[in-house]
Amino acid sequence: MRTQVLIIGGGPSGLLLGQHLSNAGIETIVLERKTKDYVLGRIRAGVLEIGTVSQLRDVGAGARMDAEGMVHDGAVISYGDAQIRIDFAAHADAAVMIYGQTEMTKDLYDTREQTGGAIIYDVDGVEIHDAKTSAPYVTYQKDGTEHRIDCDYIAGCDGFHGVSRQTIPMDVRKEYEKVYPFGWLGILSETPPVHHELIYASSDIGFGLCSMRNENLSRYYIQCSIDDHPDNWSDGAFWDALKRRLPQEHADVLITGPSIEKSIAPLRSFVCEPMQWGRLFLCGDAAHIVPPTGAKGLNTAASDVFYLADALRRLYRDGDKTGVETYSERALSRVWKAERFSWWMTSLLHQFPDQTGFDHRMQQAEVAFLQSNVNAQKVLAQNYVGLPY
Ligand code: FAS
Ligand code: PHB
Repeated sequence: MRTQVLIIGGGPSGLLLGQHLSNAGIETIVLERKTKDYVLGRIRAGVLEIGTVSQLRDVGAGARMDAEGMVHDGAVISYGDAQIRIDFAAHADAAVMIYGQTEMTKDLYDTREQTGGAIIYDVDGVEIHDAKTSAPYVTYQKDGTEHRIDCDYIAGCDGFHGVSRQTIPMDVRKEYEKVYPFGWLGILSETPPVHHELIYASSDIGFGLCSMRNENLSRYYIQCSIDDHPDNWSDGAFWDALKRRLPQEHADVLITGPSIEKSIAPLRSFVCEPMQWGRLFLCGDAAHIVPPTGAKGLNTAASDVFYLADALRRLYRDGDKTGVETYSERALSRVWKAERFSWWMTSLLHQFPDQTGFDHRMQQAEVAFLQSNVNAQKVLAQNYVGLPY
């Protein structure tokens, strides 16, 4: 087999890139390790930046998002009973879209199938060959048979545990990492959200987040210890812990119910430089990870895709190589700003096991400054809705 751009990974990065390129008449094949149902069974992000929303509309996969998504022009940061509403409209002249990553990925799958895009599921042993030459290729196994796909370029959209980043030699790539000493225990419940906007709640006993998927499907998180396990938490214990992290007015009206999903996500900041090696380009979690506190994981994957799709369109249409030659530099410039914001939000809102009394006072001073300074709120709003591409 042969194609122009071989995409490894059928998550949001791979599918969004694939749709951009297919719509531009560039041949692509997506290789996905799992089944479609498995990919769509993962509960992940919930907040889409303006840039991600625009891209979904541009590739023709935004109709259900526009019909079912919820536009939010603010969010609440709380500390104990003190609340600060961050007004996205006033400070950033923008809003975010509340629409689950699962739904976005489903829409991208549907669009790719409707437009005849090739996806090969259930592949094993994907290997990247000759990425530093003008004739790269990929091999993989499926149904016990070895296959080969020759291509012009390879997009590594295979997430943090994929094969693409590992293909870049250790003496070429430099990795930056920070592992946080806690995790997020998340649940999904078929209950109405406690508030019409998200609440990022900090308290002396830890962080809590109130999010949602629709008017009767809520997504809640609490900070938990790094070695915790979902089985350690009954629903009742989760709800009690969340209420103790919320301002009293919200804790009093929180509608609880049985969890239909319960999982723990570890928190880390991670960046691999460079994000390209020869004709291999990394996108999304294959290249970087953020703690979900700033809702930047999925959205930074989307900005990588924007830059790579733009570069490959210019190359195939005009023979202009500048985009593919500067992709890593261009993508990393925005990646590091998202890393900074996600680290700042995480440092501000969580209780760190080893923090000192001074650290705690610094957090309280940061919150007090945010509460009293409109420019501080403007900076948070502009980062949250998404910095320009
Ligand atoms: P993904 O990991 O989503 O997709 C990679 C795809 O590649 C997968 O389908 C995988 O099966 C496939 N793959 C892997 N190796 C392969 C191989 N060798 N061959 C073929 N295919 C291969 N972000 C937020 O903004 N907010 C959140 O609340 C949030 N919560 C998260 C919770 C968890 C548990 C995790 C893991 C991540 C969370 N994220 C969150 C971040 C997440 O949304 C990612 O940023 C997003 O999925 C990135 O998309 P991709 O880059 O496509 O990577
Ligand atoms: C979610 O709804 O899953 C969500 C929202 C905002 C975040 C993280 C997760 O910062």
